[in-house]
Amino acid sequence: MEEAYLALGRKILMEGNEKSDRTGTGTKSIFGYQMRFDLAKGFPLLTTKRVPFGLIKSELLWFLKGDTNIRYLLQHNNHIWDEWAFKRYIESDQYTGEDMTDFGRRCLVDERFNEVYQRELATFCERIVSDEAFALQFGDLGKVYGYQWRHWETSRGETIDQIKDVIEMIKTTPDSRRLIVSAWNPEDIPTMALPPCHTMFQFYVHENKLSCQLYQRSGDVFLGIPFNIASYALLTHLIARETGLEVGEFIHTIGDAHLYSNHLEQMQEQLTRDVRQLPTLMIKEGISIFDLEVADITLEGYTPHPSIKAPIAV
Ligand code: UFP
Repeated sequence: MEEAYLALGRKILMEGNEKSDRTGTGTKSIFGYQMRFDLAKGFPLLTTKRVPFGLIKSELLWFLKGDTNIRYLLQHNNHIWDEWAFKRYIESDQYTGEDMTDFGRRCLVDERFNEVYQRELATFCERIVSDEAFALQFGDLGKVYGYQWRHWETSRGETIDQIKDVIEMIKTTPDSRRLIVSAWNPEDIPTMALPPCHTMFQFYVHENKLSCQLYQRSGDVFLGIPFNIASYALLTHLIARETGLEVGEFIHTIGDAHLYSNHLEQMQEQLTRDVRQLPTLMIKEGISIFDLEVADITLEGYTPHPSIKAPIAV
C-alpha cells in the first residue's frame, strides 16, 4: 500500500514540472493523481519514515469537534497550525515585536532572524494557552475545516452539520451517491488563514464496507500528504465505526501534487528505504465520534524508519 505513495514521489522527481509557487520556494509538480489504500490490509501510516500519528489524531478530533481555535491543539502539544494563527497576529496592530513579514522564508535563510522568530512564536503559543481572551482573539483561524464540517452557514442564517448529516445518510441511504462533505466554501475563502487543501470527500458503501474518496486540490507530497493519507484513513475508520460498517478503501485524489525544491533530497532518501509492515489501528469501544479523545485511539505495531527533517513552506 505504501508503494502507492512512494510511486507518487518517484513520479514527481522524474517527471514533475518545474513550477513557481505562492510561497516562493519553487516546486516540481504534476496535476491529477490517484492512490488507493485498502484499509482492511493495515493502517496506511508510512513506515519509510516516522509520521507523528499523535498530531494526526488531535487534528482530526479538533476538526470533528467543529473547533477552529488552535488552543485545543496547543493543549494537546500539537503545533501544526501555529504559523497560520501567528501570521494573523503579526499582521494585527496588537503585535509590537520585531518585524516578522515573510517569516516563513526569512527564518530559513537568516539564523539570527530564526531565533527571534522562534522566540516570538513560542511566546505567542504560551499566551494562547494561558490567556483565554487572547486565544479568542488570535487563536482562531477563521472558517477552516472544523467550521465548514460542523457549522456551514447558509444564506438563511442556519447552520449545516455536514458530519452529522453524512453519518445519518450513510445509515439510512447507504446507496446514495450524495454522501459528500465539502470544506470548500467560496464565500468564506477570503477570511480563511489557508483555503482548504482537502476540499471535499465522498463515501461509498458496498457489502457492508465503507470507502472514502478525498479530492485534495493541493498536496505537499513530502510533508503534507503522509499526514493527509493517515488522517482520512482514520476518518474512514471513525465514520465506519459510527455507522456500524467495516472499512473498505481510502481513495486519495490529488490536484496539484508537488515536491518543494527543498524536499527533493529528502524524498530521494526516503525512496531508498524498504517498506515495513503497516500498523493496526485500535479505537476504544462505546464512545461517540464526537466524544473521542486522543487516548482512545492507538496504534499497534508501528516500527517505522526514522523521521526525515524538511523545512515547511508557509
Ligand atoms: N498542504 C498539504 N496538506 C494539507 C495542508 C496543506 O499538503 O493538509 F493543509 C500543503 C499544500 C501546499 C500548501 O503546499 O500546503 C498550501 O498552499 P496553497 O494554498 O498555495 O496550495
